[in-house]
Amino acid sequence: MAEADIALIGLAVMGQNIILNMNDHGFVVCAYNRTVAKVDSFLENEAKGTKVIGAHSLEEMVKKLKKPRRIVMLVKAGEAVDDFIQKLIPLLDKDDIIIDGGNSEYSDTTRRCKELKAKGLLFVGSGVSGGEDGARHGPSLMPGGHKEAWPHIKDVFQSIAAKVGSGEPCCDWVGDEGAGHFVKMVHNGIEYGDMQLICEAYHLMKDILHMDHDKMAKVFLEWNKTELDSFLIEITADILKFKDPSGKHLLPQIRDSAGQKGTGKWTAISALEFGMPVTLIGEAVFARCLSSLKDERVIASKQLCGPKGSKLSGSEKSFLENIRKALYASKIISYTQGFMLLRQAAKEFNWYLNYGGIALMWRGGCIIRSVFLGKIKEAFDANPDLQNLLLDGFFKKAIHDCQDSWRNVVSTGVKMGIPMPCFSTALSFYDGYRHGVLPANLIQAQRDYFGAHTYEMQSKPGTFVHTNWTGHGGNVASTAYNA
Ligand code: 2AM
Repeated sequence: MAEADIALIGLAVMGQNIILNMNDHGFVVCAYNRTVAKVDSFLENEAKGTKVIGAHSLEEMVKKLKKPRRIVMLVKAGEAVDDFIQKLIPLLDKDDIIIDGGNSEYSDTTRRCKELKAKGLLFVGSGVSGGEDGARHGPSLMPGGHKEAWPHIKDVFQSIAAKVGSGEPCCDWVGDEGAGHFVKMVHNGIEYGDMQLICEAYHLMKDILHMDHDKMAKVFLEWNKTELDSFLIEITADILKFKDPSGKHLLPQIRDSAGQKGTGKWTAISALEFGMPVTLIGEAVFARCLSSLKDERVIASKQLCGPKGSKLSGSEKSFLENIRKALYASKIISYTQGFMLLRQAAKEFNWYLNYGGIALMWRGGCIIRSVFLGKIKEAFDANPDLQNLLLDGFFKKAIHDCQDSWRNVVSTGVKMGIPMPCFSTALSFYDGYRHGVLPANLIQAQRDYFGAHTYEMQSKPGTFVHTNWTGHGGNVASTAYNA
């Protein structure tokens, strides 16, 4: 009998928690897993006493679903997704909906959209963020793909998503093809950036101000009452004050070698592919790479010296406020760059992206959730065609208010030998973006000098000319191209 509203394949923790979340909101969910024993174990344990039902085969699962059938997959990204899709195709009818909520690459989602369209099925690739806890109590959901599916899944998706403000769900339709997974990827990249920025603030407090961990925890707690109010700042305060069973702070005992699973790297690769200067996320990825060279760094630390005798001028209190403002300004740059990448992807792929909606999806439920994202939403709501976040009145003023502090922190850190890849790349980006004239005229001249690559005159953009710089290079230009 068709009794289930929706099915979910993949009973790892995320899948189980999404099922329980759906059940809480009144949906009857049919659970399935490749290792079928997990279905019974789930029904007898975590799902005991709920309305969740199980299936021991895909055929049984499909029979139990109301039409149009809605099937969510939360399985390992890659082959597992394609395998299940191939197995489901012969079992489904026209307009049934397959939803991939895993961590798929957006290009795979775009490919699957095309393949399933040809079979008359609807496909949705949804970013899901918020970890296990988010999945259970309200994740951020970023669905994209075949828009015809949206009216059939909107209710379930928006019911289980995190809520902010007066109950607005952190879930809306993102766009066509792999747009949902693309937005999730950029979310993860921004998460890398936010984390590295916090690490740089911690480094400055620890090695310039020589603060102890409890004191730093208090500062982060205070910062959490300002524009920086966010999940990551909040947990940083908790982490800083956390003590092991012997009463010692745990954080300084943790090996300073960062891991990564790749989504930050994918964002940086996309940025390079699309030619967008998403420098902060790139630096955040490289900072993790550098940290992981721990053994080499330990050897180098005994041989390479830093600056001598530099001292902080000014009070601890004012430097702390400078760090806070440097962090805030850098964060504005990071989100600006992230939205520049989204805009470029939308252009490349012909997606219509709702930027305010994206900010709202990230506003709650996920790791980068923050009050700040509410301001980004306001900026895009006020002007959906906003070319660049920095040109919005609120953010322009915020950057202007922070810039003296930001410059002070970057220059002090440089003088005192503290690495701040993200603080400093953010400032360089800001200074680059606000310059009407950059020295790239010289690059053009050099390219033309050694390779006859041609250049445009300021007075005649669009017309490419070549100069015989040496008098013996010839007058023939190489074909104009752009890599
Ligand atoms: P399993 O319990 O049978 O291993 C997270 O790993 C989820 O993805 C689990 O539900 C797991 O199923 C599923 N999964 C991983 N690799 C898979 C594959 N190649 N085919 C089908 N499901 C897979």
